[in-house]
Amino acid sequence: MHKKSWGIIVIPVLALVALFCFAQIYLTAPRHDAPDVTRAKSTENKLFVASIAPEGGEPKVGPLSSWMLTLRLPNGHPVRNALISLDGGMPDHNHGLPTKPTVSTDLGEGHYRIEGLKFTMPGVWVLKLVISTADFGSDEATFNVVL
Ligand SMILES: [Cu+2]
Repeated sequence: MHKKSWGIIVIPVLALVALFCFAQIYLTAPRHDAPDVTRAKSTENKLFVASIAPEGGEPKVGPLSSWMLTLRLPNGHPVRNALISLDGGMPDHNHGLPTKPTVSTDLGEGHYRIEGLKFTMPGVWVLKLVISTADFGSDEATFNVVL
């Protein structure tokens, strides 16, 4: 009887200590939310829908890569004659892009080619597009590319 009542106290106390330890580990662990790696999204102000697709397979660390950018209005119509600039880098490493990629003029049907992108190391790369049009205004879109 005496032994049994001792266990009634010790077991919950041990359980609480264990819970506390797990909570400490969990709450103090550095948190990295997984980056959004979707390649088709509405631009910041919802003026356009932008999608990017690598040409010639998934990008690799090292070689130059080119991407096809497709711009549409929310109603699905292609965005013609947009002027697009691209900037980016690795926020986690505080550096920009190692090259100066170019974005072509309208290739038709809202397609634009991004050329000269180079990923020099594995990690999370951010690509920020600034899109300007005479007819529909300007907007921006940010993509994450993880290598
Ligand atoms: Cu880096």
